[in-house]
Amino acid sequence: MSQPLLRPRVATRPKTQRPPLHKVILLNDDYTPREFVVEVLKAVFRMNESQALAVMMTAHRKNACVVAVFARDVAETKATEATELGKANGFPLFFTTEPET
Ligand code: NFA
Repeated sequence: MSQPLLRPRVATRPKTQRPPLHKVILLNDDYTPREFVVEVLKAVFRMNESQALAVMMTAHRKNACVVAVFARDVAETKATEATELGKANGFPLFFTTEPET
């Protein structure tokens, strides 16, 4: 029996590890002015006016809205920064994070 002349050319592609993403979630409250929420979304998450308005209104109507997804440390830093902007202005505005499933 002869040796095969050709080996099947199957590329082995090592799986590239990507960090798991985490969602930043905006929670509704009864006190933070709508326009302030919009300004925070624009400042911290680099949204334009219409994107920020849509996210704010979704949180307002449904009680929560996913703002964006980031690597965990970035998600946590932005959620804290945005929550602190509310606190510094006397508002209970709150952003949280959770791992993306
Ligand atoms: N519900 C707030 C209001 O009516 C607006 C708001 C939206 C607050 C989204 C927090 C998050 N002034």
